[in-house]
Amino acid sequence: MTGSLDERLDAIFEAVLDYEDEKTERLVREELAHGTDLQVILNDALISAMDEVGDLFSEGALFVPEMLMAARAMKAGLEVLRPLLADTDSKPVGTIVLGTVHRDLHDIGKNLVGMMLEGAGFTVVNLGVDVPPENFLEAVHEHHPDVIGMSALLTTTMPNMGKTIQLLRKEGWNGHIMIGGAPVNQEFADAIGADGFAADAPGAVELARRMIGAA
Ligand code: B12
Repeated sequence: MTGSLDERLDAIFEAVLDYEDEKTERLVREELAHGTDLQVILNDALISAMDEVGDLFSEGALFVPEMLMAARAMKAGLEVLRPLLADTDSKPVGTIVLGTVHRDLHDIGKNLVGMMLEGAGFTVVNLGVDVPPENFLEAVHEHHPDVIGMSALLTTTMPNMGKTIQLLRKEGWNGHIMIGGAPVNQEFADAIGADGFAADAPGAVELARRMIGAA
């Protein structure tokens, strides 16, 4: 596709909103070939499209099936970026267990965080979505992580972060815990005893580095 950068980013944005997986994938590939910074593609096209979908959902202009189709298109675009985000020769700097908390099925943001952590040299164990506290504990015993990262996108599932922290601490695990997700903030992190919060994937990398003293 030709045209100005803005027009091309807009076309990616529209492809996600039109639920077009293949087109999204193709346009992201073409944009990379133009030499556009991948953070620009991520933030100004893919993530902003998901924000628009969220707004349209809030307004009642689209529903869950459409939200799911848009998510699929977003993921197709993200897959193109994955090798670049995870492209690293550096030695493993630490292990991070990542999961979306119990009863929450949102995983795009968490997976993006995972890709960027891998890109920064971390070994990432991704537990997936709807992860009950006991499964985080099990993963601690199995993988001995330096950091646990939890994601929640629903106000109704945020308390499950606190429950998970309580269980981990009760069982004596004293590693670092970071949390994130659109409704989460530093105040909430402090309230539930998390060691840190980051608002986006680059912030998560910075935080994880600081936590293990590799910053
Ligand atoms: C896509 C989507 C879905 C998809 C999810 C598909 C998938 N595989 O992820 C589907 C269709 C399944 C879905 C379902 C529902 N959803 Co929904 N969904 C969204 C939407 C549009 C986009 C989310 C997204 O991917 N954003 C893009 C990513 C990149 O951003 P992010 O997740 O915030 O992640 C970034 C940061 O938060 C941070 N981060 C994320 N995780 C972590 C973890 C750590 C450790 C750190 C440090 C940082 C970090 O870094 C990420 C990268 O920058 C949002 C709207 C929105 N704008 O958030 C609504 C939204 C989250 N959904 C909402 C709702 C209501 C629902 C449903 C309840 C709808 C229903 N009636 O059934 C269900 C719940 C299902 C469940 N049990 O989880 C509401 C939540 C309202 C609230 N405050 O609770 C939102 C806000 C929409 C809205 N405006 O109303 N949804």
